[in-house]
Amino acid sequence: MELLTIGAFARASRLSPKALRLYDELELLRPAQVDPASGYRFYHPEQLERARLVAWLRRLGMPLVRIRRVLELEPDLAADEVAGYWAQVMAETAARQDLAAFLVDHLKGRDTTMNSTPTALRIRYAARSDAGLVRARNDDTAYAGTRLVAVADGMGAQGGGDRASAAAIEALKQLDHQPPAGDLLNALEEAVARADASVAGLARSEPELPGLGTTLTAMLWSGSQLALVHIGDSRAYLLRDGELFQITHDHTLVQSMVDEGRLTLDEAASHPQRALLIRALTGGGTRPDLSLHTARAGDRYLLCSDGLSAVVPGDRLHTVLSTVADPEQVVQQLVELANRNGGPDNIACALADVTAESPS
Ligand SMILES: [Mn+2]
Repeated sequence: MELLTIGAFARASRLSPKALRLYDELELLRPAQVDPASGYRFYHPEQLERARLVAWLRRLGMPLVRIRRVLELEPDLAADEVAGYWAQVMAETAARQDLAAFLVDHLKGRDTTMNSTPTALRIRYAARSDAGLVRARNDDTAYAGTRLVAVADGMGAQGGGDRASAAAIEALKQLDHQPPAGDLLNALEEAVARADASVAGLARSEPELPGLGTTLTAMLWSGSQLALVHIGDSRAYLLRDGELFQITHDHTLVQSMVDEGRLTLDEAASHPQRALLIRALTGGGTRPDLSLHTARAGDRYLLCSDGLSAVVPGDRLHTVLSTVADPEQVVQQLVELANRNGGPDNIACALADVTAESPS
């Protein structure tokens, strides 16, 4: 059979030459022959089916890494892979639908649990940090108080991560003792700048400890408002109306690859570089994510380091958070769960239950 030029093959497969060149670069569909002098690509007519399959899978929204896997499988197994992918898309879409509903309520300031008289809110809280079963030192710090909950996961090539995470949280603590006079987000942003300066000061005074830094995820309450600050791969979750939402976005290399469609969530979870941070508090003035939320009586917030979220699956977190009432017991059980799953990393958890203040 005669080879087709890229133009003829593009017409026959109803793909553009540009798409075909991309598939070649991505090694999804290699031309049968490339002219060494001109660089022109030639395709075999039998490659049409593979080209169409790639195009269909792209239209389905399947990430490239997964398309490559489908192409390597026998038709029966490829069919299973496509079905599995679609089931996952549907599950993720359902979760996003819940999140969208939550965000619509949140942005409209709608609060179904409140009546016309505003209720003062308070928090019940607990925090716990544990070295885990493998690490000799605990570089994580957890804090919970009447207005502030925070976790930080410190790092340092030669140690000192524990001091970096402690210094960052220490810089935030004064917000707990003294309610911010002005804007909640500004107050938190300034506190994070102080935390960053503390890490910078520590790095200056301890030149033998290179690579000092820390993640920081913290929440500050005032009335029914709460401000959330986040940098790194520690996380904040919200349990509301029985649903669990992750309300922070990991600042990791693998999460950015997931966002770009180059990795699936499953692949990210087992990726060898999954712990590689693209943002952290390192004393260099990096800007954190800041957001303002409306808290409701009944909300339960969990902050945790990756030593919990990387080893305890979301459905287990959900179970503990929705079945154990006492905050102290929740953080204790979560630490135990992480350790039962090997405890490969330090663990930090901080929990806050929002309650309506009882009139006295
Ligand atoms: Mn960690």
